[in-house]
Amino acid sequence: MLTLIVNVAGLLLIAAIVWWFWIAGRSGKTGADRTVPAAGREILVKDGVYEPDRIFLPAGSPATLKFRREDPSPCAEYVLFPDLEVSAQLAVHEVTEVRLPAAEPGKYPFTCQMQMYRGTLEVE
Ligand SMILES: [Cu+2]
Repeated sequence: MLTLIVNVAGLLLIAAIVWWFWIAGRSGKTGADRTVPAAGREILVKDGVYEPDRIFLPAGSPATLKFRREDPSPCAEYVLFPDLEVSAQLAVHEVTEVRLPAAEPGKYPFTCQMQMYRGTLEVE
């Protein structure tokens, strides 16, 4: 009887893990909230991506973006907006505010210093 309970508990645990990594993980990366942030939302830097990786800002006024770096790898240390001549060093497990100047409408890519993390700022 005890063996049966242990086996059932093991199966439930496996099901929970599968659900967590597969279904929860996938829906988190494909939903609209990955591409369209609410104003003032933090941009998560983790596992090789910025999330969200498309940021929309109104044209003609300076803005501040908040990056939360949860990836300790050196790859994620800097975020660069080359077209805006902005770069910032991100501290691990902290939120770093990155100030952007007023910009013309257009698309401005942002990346880590090795261009492995990629995102797009859309000014409209
Ligand atoms: Cu990198």
